[in-house]
Amino acid sequence: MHVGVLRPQTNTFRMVLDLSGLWEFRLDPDDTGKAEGWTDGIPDGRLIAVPGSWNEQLAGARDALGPAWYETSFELPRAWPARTFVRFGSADYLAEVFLNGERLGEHEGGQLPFAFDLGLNLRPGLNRLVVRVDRRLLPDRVPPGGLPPSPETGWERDFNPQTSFDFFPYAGLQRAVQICGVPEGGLDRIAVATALAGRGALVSASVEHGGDALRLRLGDVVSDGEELRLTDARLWSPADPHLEPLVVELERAGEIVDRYLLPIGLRSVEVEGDRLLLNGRPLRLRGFGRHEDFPVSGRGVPSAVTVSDLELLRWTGANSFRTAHYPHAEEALDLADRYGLLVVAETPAVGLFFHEPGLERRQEIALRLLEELIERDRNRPSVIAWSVANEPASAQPGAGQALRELLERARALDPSRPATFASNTPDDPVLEHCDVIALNRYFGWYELPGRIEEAASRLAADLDAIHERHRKPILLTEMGADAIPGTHADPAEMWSEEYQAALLDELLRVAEERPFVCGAHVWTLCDFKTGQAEHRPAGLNFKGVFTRDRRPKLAAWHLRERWKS
Ligand code: ADA
Repeated sequence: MHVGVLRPQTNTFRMVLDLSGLWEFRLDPDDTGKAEGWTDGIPDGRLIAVPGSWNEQLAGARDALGPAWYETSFELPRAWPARTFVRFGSADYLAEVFLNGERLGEHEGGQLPFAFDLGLNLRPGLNRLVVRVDRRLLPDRVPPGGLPPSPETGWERDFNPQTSFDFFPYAGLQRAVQICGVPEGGLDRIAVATALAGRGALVSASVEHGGDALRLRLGDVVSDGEELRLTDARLWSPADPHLEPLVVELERAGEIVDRYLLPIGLRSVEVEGDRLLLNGRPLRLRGFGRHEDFPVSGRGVPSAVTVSDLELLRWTGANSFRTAHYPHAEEALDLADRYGLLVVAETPAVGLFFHEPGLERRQEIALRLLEELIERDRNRPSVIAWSVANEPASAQPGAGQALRELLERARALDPSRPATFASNTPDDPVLEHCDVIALNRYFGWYELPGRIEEAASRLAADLDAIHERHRKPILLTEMGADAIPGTHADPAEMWSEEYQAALLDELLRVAEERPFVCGAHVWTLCDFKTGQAEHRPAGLNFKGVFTRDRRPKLAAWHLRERWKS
């Protein structure tokens, strides 16, 4: 059942009830809630806002990773469609869902939507929804955690909480929870493919449904069946992010029984030699790796913050971002589609390693989460590539096979976009299996600290050598330096705003001079919270060109100067 990914909407046939608001909540550090019957309601709860991470909302809960319990109640209006689902925008990390005491199912993986059919468990009057969320860090989860640094994990930094990744493991119901009413035998899944043909385009919609006949409408063009031909197509591009309102209608016994509106964009993405092409023309991505992170709400960023982040990104003149290191909120993709921002969409597979413990299970989950991401975002014109992992330990034995499997799965599920992963492994043996080569490089920071000129020459030599070997487009997915806001130095010195700005100026120049570099993403848009570690002052990663409260550092002005002029 793909209802988890056909995003809810309200129209004549469908209805959404948003459960955002204050829920009952209780931490369960001893994991006794099930035995004590909390599946039917939490005793002595406290109130919490949903959506939002729990860590900074509640006093004393910062490092609590669960399990924890959420509870709310809802009642459906009399006029309500035939079938009812509950849809979670995300639950970080493992959620078990109960309606009126009955277990509906579970979902593992922090930033992807899922849904359950409420079916026979739904009652007239009040219904009680209870969710158990477990965000403990374990080696067989994606991303993995709970292990000390070691050569086996490929992770060298000791963080508290013990993550194998460089961001805080915020927990909870971080996106909207919605009750969705849909018609019986309605539209279940819509996967759109577009092919440009001369001045026209062919739109094909693969639709799962329980009706007799389909109709597609795009403005005045109407077609019975799963294909629609446009003779004169206006393409989607960053310069003209034109969206077409595709309407999918379902008929049964001659009557319309369901309808879904899906804005689509007509465009092509291809790799040709060492170039990445959009609508047949070479692309140069400029932008950022972005995190979803904000004080108090944690990883559950309010829509206003999403809007503001993408405004800031556009303010710098950027045309692109990577959803590091997990799928971002659907609103972020709405904005990208609308504004013509190009997105490298990443799965939650950060910090994969290819040893035991947990190897087989990690790989299975990584594959499933990749499928769920592609299902969710495949109809987005803004998404131009899939990143199947960030900084996997790709030199380990077994890494090649596992990463190839992920890349091949992405291509099999969606042949229309290149697949890659962000690599920080020198001489990475797996790069040859990527369509676009994506590199995270910290010359001038972790390597060659304080040496801007040498960092630039090292990057130049590295890019040229990798290009020589692979002859594929190269995207610099990360580079940067921490700058503590308000720290200044002349001459530029590490941790100062001047150093960050000067290093980025030099590294970007090196990237721009090379036509085979299809883009560069600065790490990162805004400062963000991490676990505690000796190299993370105040528990923050300061590589943002904006502060955590979204004020520009010197580097942001430099980027604006470079990218806007
Ligand atoms: C890695 C990683 C990022 C980031 C960066 C850093 O390359 O991909 O998550 O935090 O390091 O700042 O150290």
